[in-house]
Amino acid sequence: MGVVLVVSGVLSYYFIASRRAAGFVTLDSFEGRLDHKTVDYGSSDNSLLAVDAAQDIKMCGAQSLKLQYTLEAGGYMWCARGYGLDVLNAVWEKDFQTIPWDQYNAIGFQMYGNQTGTVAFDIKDAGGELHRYLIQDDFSGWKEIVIPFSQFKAREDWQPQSADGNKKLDFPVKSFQWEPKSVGQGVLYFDCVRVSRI
Ligand SMILES: [Ca+2]
Repeated sequence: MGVVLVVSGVLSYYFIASRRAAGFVTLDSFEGRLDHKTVDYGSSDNSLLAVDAAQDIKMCGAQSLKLQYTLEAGGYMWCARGYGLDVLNAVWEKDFQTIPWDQYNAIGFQMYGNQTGTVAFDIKDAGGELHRYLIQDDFSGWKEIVIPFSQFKAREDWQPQSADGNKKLDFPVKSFQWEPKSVGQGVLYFDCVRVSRI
């Protein structure tokens, strides 16, 4: 009986390990040129957002995505990558159409925080609707953020005119974006955006 238990424990260990090995797909790691031709970003007139590649602080590949911003009260900004955006070359390194979305239940990324407060992370779904999750940047340095799809809520404050408005997360997801929400100046870095099964 003792032997049987040991063997079954080993088998389930290998089963879990092999599932984990194939447990994610990297959508984007922000390699290559990062500017207005390859990143869809901007801000309201009263605020500032600069986007750049950072080679000194990174987690996947040779560089990360760096956001340097000043957010004034009443202002807003966005920094997006993916498909169907105004910037046609802001696409991920992985084609969204080749991802088996039904095999994954979470999206995540590496975030280099700086105690900047609240940062929104949105995903835009197949119906053009934005779904939001709020991150609390109460840390310094790299942290892996993993968000189950079930934790996203359709944005109530704003949606693109083309959004279907069904308040349901429809796959495939076609883009993502970050938006610092706390007034003030900040620097953030992002890398290694992945979908995963958790
Ligand atoms: Ca990278």
